[in-house]
Amino acid sequence: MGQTQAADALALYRMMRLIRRTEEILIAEYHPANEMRCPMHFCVGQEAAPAALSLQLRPDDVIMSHYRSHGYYLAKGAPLDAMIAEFYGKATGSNGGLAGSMELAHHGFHFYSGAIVGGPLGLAVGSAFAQRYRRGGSGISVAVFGDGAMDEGVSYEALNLAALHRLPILFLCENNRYAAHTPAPARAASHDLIARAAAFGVAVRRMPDKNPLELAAAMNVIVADIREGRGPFLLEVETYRFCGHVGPESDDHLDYRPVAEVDAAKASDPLAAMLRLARAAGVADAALEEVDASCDEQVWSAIRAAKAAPFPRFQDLRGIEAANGYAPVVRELIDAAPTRFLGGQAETRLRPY
Ligand SMILES: Cc1ncc(C[n+]2csc(CCOP(=O)(O)OP(=O)(O)O)c2C)c(N)n1
Ligand SMILES: [Mg+2]
Repeated sequence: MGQTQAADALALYRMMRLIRRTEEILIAEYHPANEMRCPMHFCVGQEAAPAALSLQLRPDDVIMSHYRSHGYYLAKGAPLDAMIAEFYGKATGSNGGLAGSMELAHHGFHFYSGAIVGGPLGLAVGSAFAQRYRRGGSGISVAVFGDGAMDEGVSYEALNLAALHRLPILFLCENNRYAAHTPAPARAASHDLIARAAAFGVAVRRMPDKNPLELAAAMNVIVADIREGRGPFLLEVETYRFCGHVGPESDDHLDYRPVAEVDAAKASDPLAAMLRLARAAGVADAALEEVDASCDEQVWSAIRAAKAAPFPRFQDLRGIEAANGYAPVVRELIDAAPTRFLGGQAETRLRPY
């Protein structure tokens, strides 16, 4: 196999491993110290799609992500330190400590996420319109969402408008077979998600995440087509969440998915597959071991820095807003905040959950 294959394999392994270890270490750290002050949706098991995407993106591309977003933040090249500081609610976080995991964003890296299921599709339509009509260039928008977003009406409006205007959007659907704890058969009679998008005139493909190299190669062609103006594309990636839906605990005791199904998914772990592929592509064991050590060190160093960083100061909060276009009523509330909401009140004091 060629050098490019080995370089891609190493880059994919590095990104998947960084995402996996970030999540595993944060899960282990969440409860004992109780210092992360936000609900979190971890993505253990779902690392292949963000890693494959990371090889395709340029700085001026935009990601609008669902709430299971940590892998996509890292895939966009945004700094790990600022993400972890954000989870600890610190001023050095990518959102000054105010957003936490649920609304994680990094404005400088054009990465945004949010709790509204289906939101990323609508937002990507707006962002892609702006890329085409205002900025020019070949930037694309990526909407990342779960299979649950295909239950929301906004998704179909977004697919229709994207196809009609041939917008430069990659719709990346992570199908992990559950919307939170609700399995697909309990939500719809028809499960062919890509057929729904194709009905609007969007180009489509469905792929498993078991071979990240093949996934990245497919995305490479898809993204090049989108950049060249061939219109939007919906890629459905079949994946599986190893961890609980929300929070650090496993939620398998809720009996919403068979234990055998979880075990089978873990037995065909895409990260383990990526390790085998990297070796087969000629990546040296020493290089892979260096990646393992460096990922852990990066995460621990980010945690240490986050713990040492200050909380945001109440009087500084008005300076960090990204948008200047607030409605008058919002402006009024913000301006009144320092006098109406007193940081010293018992109700406003930070406490563990
Ligand atoms: C507009 C909207 N409706 C409903 C919800 C409630 N809700 C929270 S999680 C969830 C399921 C999302 O499933 P999916 O998109 O597949 O993401 P996954 O958790 O599987 O990664 C829903 C419906 C919401 N957050 N937003
Ligand atoms: Mg899902």
